[in-house]
Amino acid sequence: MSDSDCLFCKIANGEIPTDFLYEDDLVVAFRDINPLTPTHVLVVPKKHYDNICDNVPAETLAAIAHAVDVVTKAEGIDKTGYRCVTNTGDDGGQSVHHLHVHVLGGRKLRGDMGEGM
Ligand code: DGP
Repeated sequence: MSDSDCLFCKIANGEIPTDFLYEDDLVVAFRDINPLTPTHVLVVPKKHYDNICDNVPAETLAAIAHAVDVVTKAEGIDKTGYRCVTNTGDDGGQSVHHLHVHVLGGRKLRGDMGEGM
């Protein structure tokens, strides 16, 4: 998929107006349109990578981790706990093929990694 066809490229570059909870030079964070938990935020690099193994630079991975830190503190879930998930490929349940990390929290999550969190 080219960047021009990519939904998260359009959100990250402002083509599709979206409220960002966090933004820096490398990443944005915004609420998932279909939240599974009270806090369900997506952390998305501005540059297009298909998934976590698409030669993502270390500084972008660090920026993602920093965004998770900022967002979870702002949401008040940094102490209670949360889950970060990056679905990869069809069997992994990835529907948007632009790297993104789901940040899920605000309630007790199931201990397993099955559907429904
Ligand atoms: P995944 O299935 O792991 O690729 O996650 C994609 C997520 O993106 C899914 O939870 C729903 C969310 N999503 C899809 N379209 C939009 C959108 O237009 N806006 C927002 N905020 N989230 C979206």
